[in-house]
Amino acid sequence: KENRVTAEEESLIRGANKGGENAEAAEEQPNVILVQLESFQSSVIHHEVDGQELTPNLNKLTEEMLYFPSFYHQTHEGRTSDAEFITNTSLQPLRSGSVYTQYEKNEFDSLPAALKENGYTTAAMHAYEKDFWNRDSFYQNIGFDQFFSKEDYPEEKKIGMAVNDTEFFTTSIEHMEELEEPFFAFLVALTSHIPYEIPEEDRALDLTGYEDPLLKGYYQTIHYVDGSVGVMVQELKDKGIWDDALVVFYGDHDSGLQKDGSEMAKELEVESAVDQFELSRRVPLFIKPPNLAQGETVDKSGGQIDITPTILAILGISQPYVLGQSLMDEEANLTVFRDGSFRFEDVYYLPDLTEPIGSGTCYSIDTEEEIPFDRCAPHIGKAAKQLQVSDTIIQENALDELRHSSRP
Ligand code: GP9
Repeated sequence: KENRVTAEEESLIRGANKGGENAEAAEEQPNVILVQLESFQSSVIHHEVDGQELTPNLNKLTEEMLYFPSFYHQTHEGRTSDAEFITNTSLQPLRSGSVYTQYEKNEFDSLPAALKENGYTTAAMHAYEKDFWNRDSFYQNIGFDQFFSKEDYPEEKKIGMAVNDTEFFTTSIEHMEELEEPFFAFLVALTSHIPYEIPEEDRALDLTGYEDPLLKGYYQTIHYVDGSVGVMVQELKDKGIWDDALVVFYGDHDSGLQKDGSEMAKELEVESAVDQFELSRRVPLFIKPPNLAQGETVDKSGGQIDITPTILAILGISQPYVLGQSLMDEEANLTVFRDGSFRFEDVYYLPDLTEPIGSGTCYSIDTEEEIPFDRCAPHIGKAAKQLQVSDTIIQENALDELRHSSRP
């Protein structure tokens, strides 16, 4: 059969060996709790409105976990489903639509599958309709043993699309307690979903002076979800689950409210292309490796594509096929976005999509100024290649070919 994956493409795939060797050590492995927060931008972290912290609990967690302020979402048209997909498979989203709905039966290497091969029980948790975004089928395909959906959560006190995140998290902890250890629990929260509607009694912030009702709703729901995270962390601590576990919180994508000229962009003084990139792409990432003594802010930049390799690196489990790179190593990560833009170290590249590939502007993140093109040039081809390899794996179902390739 004709090889659709070139040697060059194959060399882009890091750590191309399967897990499994560590199965006998599974009982010593920590539980893994990975929590995706809806529409959660980094701009809300440490942000205050008239002396009121939007996210007091997450702000406190910057002292108890590793906090990555230069972490980016790489989602595209598939929004929440893209975030889940990128995070769990370390591949890029599609140029158009969602992998979940278009290629849900194709073969992917994944975080749940790698953990399962190493003795973990795997469960996805999301308190909405189980077939939304084809999750039931997709989760099963990528190695989740169980999927706790709407029917596994209390009915009362819905906020927005589903049960409120506080009930979602506390009920999810009950589900975790039923799982055989070590477990991998992947939680997808939903309260802070657009249009950010929240009952009067749960609006704890005084947002006098703000005009856009969506922005006010956004800040109120984010503040509520931050409280839910606080409840969850306390409960994990009270139940003796927190210390030994590997816990990760991250945002799935932007709020949709950050466009140039919006009230949010004005409030946050967005003035340059770099400001707009940072506002629309940065989402928080918090990681607590097992028994972390003290939190720390980590300068290294990265994206959702790096979450699977980071978790597996912390656990000492060999990597499946991944396009991302662990955030725990020294080497800088190339964070590629679907339109060919990227961040690498201090540079941000913004392609001109009306021109052939390789035309665009190179910026310094630090100064926000345009810098010589040759600072970006070495990474442009690599970024394009990453997107192409990802497309080949997804659309041609080519992972099997990579695995059975006879090339060294
Ligand atoms: C619902 C959730 C919706 O299950 O995925 O979020 P969206 O994809 O619209 O961002």
